[in-house]
Amino acid sequence: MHYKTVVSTLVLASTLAATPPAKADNVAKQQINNGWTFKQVRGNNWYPATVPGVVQTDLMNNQIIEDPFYRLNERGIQWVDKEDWEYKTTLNVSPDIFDKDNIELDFKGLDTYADVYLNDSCILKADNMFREWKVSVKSLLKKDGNELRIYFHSPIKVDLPKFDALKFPVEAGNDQSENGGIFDKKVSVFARKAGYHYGWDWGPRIVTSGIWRPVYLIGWNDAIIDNIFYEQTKVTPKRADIKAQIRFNADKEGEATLTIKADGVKTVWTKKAQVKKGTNLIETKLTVNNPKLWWSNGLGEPHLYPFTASISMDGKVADTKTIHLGLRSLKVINKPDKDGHSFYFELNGVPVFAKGANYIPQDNFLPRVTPEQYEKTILDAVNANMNMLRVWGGGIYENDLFYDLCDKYGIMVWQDFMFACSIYPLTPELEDNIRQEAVDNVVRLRNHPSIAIWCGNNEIHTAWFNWGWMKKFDAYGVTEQLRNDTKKLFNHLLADVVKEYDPTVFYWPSSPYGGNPDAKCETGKEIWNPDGDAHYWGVWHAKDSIANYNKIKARFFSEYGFQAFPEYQSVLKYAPEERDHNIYSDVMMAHQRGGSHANGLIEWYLLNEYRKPKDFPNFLYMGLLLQGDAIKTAIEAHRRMMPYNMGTLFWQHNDCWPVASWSSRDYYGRWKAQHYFAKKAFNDILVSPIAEDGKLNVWIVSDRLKATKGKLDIRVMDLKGNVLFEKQSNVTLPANTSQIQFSAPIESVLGGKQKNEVVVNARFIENGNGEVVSNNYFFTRFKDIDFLKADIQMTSVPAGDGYDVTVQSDVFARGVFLSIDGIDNFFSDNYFDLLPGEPVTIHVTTKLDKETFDKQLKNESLADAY
Ligand code: BMA
Repeated sequence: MHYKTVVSTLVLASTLAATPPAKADNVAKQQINNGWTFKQVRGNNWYPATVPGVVQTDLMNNQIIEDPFYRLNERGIQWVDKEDWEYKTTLNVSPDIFDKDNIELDFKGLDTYADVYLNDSCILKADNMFREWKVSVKSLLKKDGNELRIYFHSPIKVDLPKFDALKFPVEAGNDQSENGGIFDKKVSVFARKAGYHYGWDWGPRIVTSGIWRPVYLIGWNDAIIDNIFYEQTKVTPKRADIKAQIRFNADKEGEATLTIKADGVKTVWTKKAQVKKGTNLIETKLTVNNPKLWWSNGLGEPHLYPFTASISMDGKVADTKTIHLGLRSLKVINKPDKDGHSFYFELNGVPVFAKGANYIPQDNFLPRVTPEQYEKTILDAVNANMNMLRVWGGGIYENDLFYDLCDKYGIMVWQDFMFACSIYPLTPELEDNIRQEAVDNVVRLRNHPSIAIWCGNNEIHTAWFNWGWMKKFDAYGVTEQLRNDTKKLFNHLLADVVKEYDPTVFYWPSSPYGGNPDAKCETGKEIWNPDGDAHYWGVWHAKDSIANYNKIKARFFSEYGFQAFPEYQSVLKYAPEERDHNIYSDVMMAHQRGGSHANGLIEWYLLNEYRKPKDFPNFLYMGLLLQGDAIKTAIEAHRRMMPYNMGTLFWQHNDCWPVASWSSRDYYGRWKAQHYFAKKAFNDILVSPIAEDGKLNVWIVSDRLKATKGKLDIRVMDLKGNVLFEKQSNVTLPANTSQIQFSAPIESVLGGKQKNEVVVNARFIENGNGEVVSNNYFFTRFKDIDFLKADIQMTSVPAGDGYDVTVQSDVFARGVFLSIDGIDNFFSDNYFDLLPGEPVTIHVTTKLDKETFDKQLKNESLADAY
């Protein structure tokens, strides 16, 4: 089997992320990341601090607290969020800034309640981690020895009085206030701060404070560009029409010239305008003929044009800004049809089946996530054949780099606003703060071609209708008030911001949602949502059988998921002691935030589908296989349902710490079985055999934009490899379709064997390039199959950054798992099936020498695990 892999080109990515503007001496910038110290306000000692950073990582770096991700350490650091903290540095202003007429401090992000002092003048009181703050400071600055000091109020202490003043209980089911020692006081709903900091059902409770994004000092003369918006009003293969809006500040009146050029486009656009002192806006229309369009991963090249805009005054360039623009038309088609309402993404006129996952923040300590980790996270989506990630509403509006990488690699972004699973009682101040937060982020992100949809929140609509919220507040007489707050926020305020600042992108009030703010969207019957997107949690939370994924329909699955622990080598990193190695041990339970309910579900499903694992490492291995099989079942079912259903985003792409969760890759970036299985299930051509109504049907789904021809080869064999049935046929796969390409009564393919004695192998071999897409199917549950002990032979040869390992088995081997010690290695495929006598070659990336590698390399298959 051959799958393409995209490798890191980080040099390019970081260039992309931090494209320096063409030199304009009128603007100078200095990052304030040196000389910072911090202290507990009640204490006396100042310690060195890292900026950007947060107080918990600074405490760790100074050996004051221990790594909270290790064993039970999270419990010992809960005091930190009840304290106030102070950060300071001495600021010497570089001469090219000091001489400028205008100087401002630009705080890209402060977490969260922060009073900022410059030379003892309070210049800012910040109260929203998601906002950017700019302050003019020219009059306060000396050349050298300025003191910049930031006082962070405990977010818990600031918000407790707001909680105590409420006459009704708030809803914030995931806020682990009790772990934080504040009983049921769920204060997370008052802070405009990442929801998951307060805990989630996959995350610890670590409420951070700090200068979490960079701080800059910026000096300028004449004019400075504040913001550019390239609104793509109409894009076709023939022409792209763009309305460019350049907002800039000028410190004098006069004539300004705007110049825009783009690499690869012949036209240079210029426009002159009279400007006034203060904020100015110049608008101009741009047309690009025969544009190279931006395509999502799998459909074509995500082409980016660097557009450079300059503002000149008095014949001199004042400021310049380059933005990488992907020209595309990207819509959500949510229109009435015979079944309800469609819900699909249309890219450059083509309906695109969305394949991907939900994304959460990559760490509890956001500033320490490296550019390399960002790129790996996105590449792990690209290399699993995804074309969409959903930035989920309980985390953050991500860093620019995240979207730069999505632009570059063709990953469409479903962008939630940062609200999840909670009631947010509105006050006029909070409303205003939220509006400003929405404007800041929509404006910051709207030029990214990857932004495909803005969504108001995660699960707040469904919570009102399906989680009993309608009744809950009656006793306090506030149901109507809270309903109104919810609708005001998600059906009006945020919708209006998107309409005003990013009018070509679709806004959807909640996920899931069906289009009507006053109606339930998810029915809980076989059709989960006929009008919009669905979160199908029947499998997992409600114990529906895994096979139910084949039945439940929706127009778009934006969530569903299945938990597994990380692999054994990863568990050893956070739970290294022998006594930890039981899923109910204190340490394993602290790293399972779904509690014993979730562990119980893993065990229940495992014993339903498989036999009893013989020990702890094999419990982990089988649990991973179980998760992989469940999500493979779901993805294949969702793709077979095309075009009724047009998207499948599993929960979840990643973890923020080491934990048992629904993630497909663990905190250390290790691929779980699920990620390997998802990669195959997301392949642009999918062969999907399934038993339906007494028949073996083989569906083939093609996401290609052109018809494809090839051979379909179906074999049914026993576990020793005796072929009981074989059928080869020439098939044509029409573009962008899902079709049954083979169908026969099950009895007719068994060759006299029982259903639990055979495996179905279906392969599509493409004409021309000979590319093979292969898939296996079993008629019964795995626990009903007597898998044979496999004799698996492995031979390795040095290749590139590791070894190519050829693996072969005498009998059918289910879920072959290869491993070496530690986690600094990568297997190009794992947990794969081996057909008897048919070798497979895997590439292993590792630094081990050949002798050590061969000695360490182990394998096992399902028959060895129980
Ligand atoms: C969905 C998500 C998250 C949650 C996950 C697992 O509802 O939106 O809130 O972590 O399910 O329960």
